[in-house]
Amino acid sequence: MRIRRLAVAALLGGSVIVVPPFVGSAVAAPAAQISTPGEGTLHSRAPITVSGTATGAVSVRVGIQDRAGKLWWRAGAWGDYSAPVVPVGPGGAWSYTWPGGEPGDYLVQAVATAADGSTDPALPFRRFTVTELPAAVSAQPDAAIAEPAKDAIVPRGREVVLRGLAADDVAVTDVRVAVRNVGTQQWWHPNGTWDTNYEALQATPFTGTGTFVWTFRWTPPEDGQYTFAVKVRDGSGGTRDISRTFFADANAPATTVTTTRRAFPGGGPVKWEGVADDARGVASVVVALLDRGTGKWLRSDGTWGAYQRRAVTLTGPRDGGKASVANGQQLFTRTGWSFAWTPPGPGNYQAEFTAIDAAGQEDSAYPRVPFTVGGPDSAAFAPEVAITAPILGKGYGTGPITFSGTAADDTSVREVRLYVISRDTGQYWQPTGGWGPAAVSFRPALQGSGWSATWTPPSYGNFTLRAEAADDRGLTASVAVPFSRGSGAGPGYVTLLASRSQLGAVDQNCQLRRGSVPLFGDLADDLRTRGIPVTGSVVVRYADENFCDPALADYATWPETERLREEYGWSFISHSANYINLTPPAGQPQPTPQTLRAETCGSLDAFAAHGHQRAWGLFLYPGYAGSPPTTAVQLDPVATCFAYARQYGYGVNLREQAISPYFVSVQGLAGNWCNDPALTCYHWVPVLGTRTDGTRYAPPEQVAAMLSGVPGQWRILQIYKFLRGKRLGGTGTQWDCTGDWRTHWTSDGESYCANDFTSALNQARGATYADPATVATAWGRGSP
Ligand SMILES: [Ca+2]
Ligand SMILES: [Ca+2]
Repeated sequence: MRIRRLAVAALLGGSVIVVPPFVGSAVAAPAAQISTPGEGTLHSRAPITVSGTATGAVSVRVGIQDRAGKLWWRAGAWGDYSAPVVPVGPGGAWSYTWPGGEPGDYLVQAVATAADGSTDPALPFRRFTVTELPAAVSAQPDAAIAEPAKDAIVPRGREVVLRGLAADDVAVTDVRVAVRNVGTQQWWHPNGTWDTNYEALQATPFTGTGTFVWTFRWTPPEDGQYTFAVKVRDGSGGTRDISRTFFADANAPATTVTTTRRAFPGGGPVKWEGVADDARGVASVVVALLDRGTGKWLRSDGTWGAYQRRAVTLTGPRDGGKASVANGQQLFTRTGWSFAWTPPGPGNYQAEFTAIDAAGQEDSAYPRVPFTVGGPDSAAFAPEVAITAPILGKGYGTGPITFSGTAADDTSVREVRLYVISRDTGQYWQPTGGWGPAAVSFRPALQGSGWSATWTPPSYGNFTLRAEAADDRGLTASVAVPFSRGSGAGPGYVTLLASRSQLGAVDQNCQLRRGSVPLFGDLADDLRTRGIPVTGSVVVRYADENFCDPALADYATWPETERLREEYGWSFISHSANYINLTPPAGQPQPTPQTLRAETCGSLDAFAAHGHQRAWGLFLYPGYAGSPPTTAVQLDPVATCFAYARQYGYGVNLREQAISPYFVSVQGLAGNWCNDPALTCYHWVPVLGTRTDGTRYAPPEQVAAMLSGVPGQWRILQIYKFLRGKRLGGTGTQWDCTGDWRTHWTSDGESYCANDFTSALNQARGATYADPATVATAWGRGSP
């Protein structure tokens, strides 16, 4: 399973993704050729003409893909495959003017389409790069560097191609490049020596009119940090200086195996751990497994044969190791790693672990660890147990509930025990009937590695199912999942709560990042098409001041909230007046009664002034890290003017329990660490670091369960920002929303992958989407 997933990841990591939108069946297939841009060409940030010819076609679809993030260009946003259609003119010529994008590497793909809808099966493409020329200052020449990328890491002794643009209003007369060793501060000379005398060599070409591409080639002789210092001149003495710094790596990484054990019992996994070091960064660690009895190596398809390697899991920085991104990869100067493999049987084996650095250099020591695997030892491995139903967050109406799961062991599972605990009372369900303090289990039916049971809740409530498996040696393992049952009365309400009504993830200039799903023109439109009204929360000050947090998100202004209400059917609730902590920890200054009232009930005036009359339905306490809202503040003043107030939890509310002090449970749609243990993101994620608690990327089926209506329940799911594609490195939010959802992660808990949210919406059933005021009215709480 792990190998298959790696193979998929490798395919997605390729530079070309060919997406045929549809394939026809015409006998003479239409065909297109791309004339411009040329393969590998460099362009400034300006409209780019894509042109070519086509035969047997009436139109051509022109798709432009960002090669790093794997997103396709659409007017206003980047996302899933999309391509403008242009007509094929007389003589077969076609042309499309792309408005241009931010600096980066792109691919253009042309799809010729015939009158009968059939398409070109060949799908020609061209790769090109966009770089940004700085704003021209009067008649000064202009220049920009496209490659190498800033802080790129290259192997010592391999030629580096420096490539850039130059432009002038008249003509560029000279482009020269000097090479400096940043460490020694010395300049390079063509005879191979270094000293403090500046010497610059001409690029090719070094003169030109308009905007032209120049190159310079140089091979770093030693390990070090280097700068290309570029000087561009025009005929009137104007100059422009630009530079690019990069690293040459002469030192191979080092691999250390910390697991000292060399003999393992059979029947379960052999586990290896270690560290890997490289001054510039370890990119990967690979392992090759040898059966010393047969002399054959383990292959990725599970057979034995010729030498082959597989990746082990990097677990992230260790002992102060630094994380960085270069060459499009995540790197660590010192990283932990782990590898688990279940041998097919007893035998003599050998594992060869090899670290590989950012420059592609391998640890030449190739640490080889011989080990033996004996017969099964039933005491060696505890069983593994999992619950497949209910899934977390699942809600039920009246009637029996089916529990199911799996249990496995290296030798044998002796029994599976189930417990149901009431989260409302802390008591255990007693198989003889009723509830009690004693932890009494009941047994499910076993079939193979599966188990199942049915249980009928005696009444509504919130419960936890715990499953415990024991093996023949008495070793045990357990797992638990919460679920809820409503009273079965009334609709199954769901509130989709857009926290702080975020317009999208932004960069340092408060512009939407590529891959961030915009609220307008995308998210709000999709939800309106689905007939889902959304409840947005608003911090009064943010809406008043047109507030944008360049590290996180842009927030809706009052006019935008009014547009969302009028055109999209949204309603809005209060997230406080000024976003100050209303319940600071004991010992810190506490807000006065006047402040509490102004921040809570007082905020309603601003909503009324903008026509939002339903803000009384729910109050959201501002961020209160470590000091949740108190019942005292909730009863005075919040509950005197709001029907309910938010507490974080499973997001499930039962009608019978929505009573004083009127807290309701809200669940946030979390990103964070991924779900595939074979990947680094399971252990470590940029910005977030090492996983230390239970927060993990929410599986789409859990989100679908949250969005499914259950009579007598009100489920509140809080959403923030949605992302597409992948972004690694730089400042602000990073993410990977490509491939299988188990590999998805985001570097903040306030973002989630758009494709998984769509999948959850598609799976969800039976919800009556409503705002809190609607539920408060229906449930008899009314407007306080
Ligand atoms: Ca190295
Ligand atoms: Ca066992």
